[in-house]
Amino acid sequence: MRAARLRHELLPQAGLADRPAGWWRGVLGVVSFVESPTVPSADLPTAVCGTAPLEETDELCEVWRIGNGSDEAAPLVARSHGRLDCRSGATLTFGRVSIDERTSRGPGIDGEAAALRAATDGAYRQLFDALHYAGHPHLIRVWNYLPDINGHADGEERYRHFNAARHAAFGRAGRASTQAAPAATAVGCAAGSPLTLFFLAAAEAPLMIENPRQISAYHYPPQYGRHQPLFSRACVLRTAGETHLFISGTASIVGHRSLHPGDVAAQARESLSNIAILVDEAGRRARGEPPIGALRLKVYLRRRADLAAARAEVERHRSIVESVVYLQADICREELLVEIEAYARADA
Ligand code: 3EB
Repeated sequence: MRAARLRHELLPQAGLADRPAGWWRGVLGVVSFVESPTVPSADLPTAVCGTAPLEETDELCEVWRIGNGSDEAAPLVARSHGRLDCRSGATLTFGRVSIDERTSRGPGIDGEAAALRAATDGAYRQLFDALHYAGHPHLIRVWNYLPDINGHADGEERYRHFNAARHAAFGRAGRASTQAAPAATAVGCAAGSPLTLFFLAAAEAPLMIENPRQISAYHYPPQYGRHQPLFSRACVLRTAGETHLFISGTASIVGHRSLHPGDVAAQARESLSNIAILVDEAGRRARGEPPIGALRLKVYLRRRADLAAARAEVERHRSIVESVVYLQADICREELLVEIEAYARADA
């Protein structure tokens, strides 16, 4: 089976449902920020992040799809595992799982912290099952949307409970190796909404990238929680002769410390410096590959009022930026006001 090309499109939600069947044939999944997208088939994975767009643009969505080449005509395979829906092409899988913590309570799972851990555990268990059945064992990129991320349960921040459960789930799946930790985002969504995550997985292993200026998240000292966040700073996926760069949610962290508390402009600048370093690292590690193209950014802001200041910083980098979406989301450390993720494809 030939590897399929991966495509990312940022589109207005309006009119999506009117696209021809031929266009939909290659779609792996659709991500929207607030409104559920209307899609023509019930088994197509759709994810709602619960992060409100901060600009007055059309309601947008992201589409992950397989390229339209003649060798990519094989129909995609849809599967469901519990609360998870996924779709696979020959070499790539996109999936989404969404779990309401309230439904995770049960015998022995009593209280908010246990329910949150059980929901996280269930989500990752279903994710690893999906990878197994799809035959695409390599987790490339995960986006995690955690309700009330900075809230506390049983005396500990909910993000830390999430980290503990994620750590355990990876371990149980035989995936404790930090060398294979996926690129990730973990940001907040509204309290009471479901825990939602979506992901890309592949038949081939990606090249994991760390930031020499930051301690790897999986080596953070215990002051950020007893169980470290299990993600890589970035990864490069080479498939179908093309190169894709996935940069994790990136914040104003140097070493392991948050810098510039209270100053969103300085935090945005620091985050963008970290992203520039990751782009350089990826170029260095994937030498001989075509150069990485322009970045598609998602900028998560804790406070709506910070939009203008953050935008001014991002604008300074516009020569290397193709698109930006600004979204409201709480960030996983109280003092962080902004987190920026990026995706880019190398132009052959
Ligand atoms: C950081 O660098 C900021 O827990 O999966 C960024 C990306 C962050 C992913 C995760 C957390 C995660 O620590 C927070």
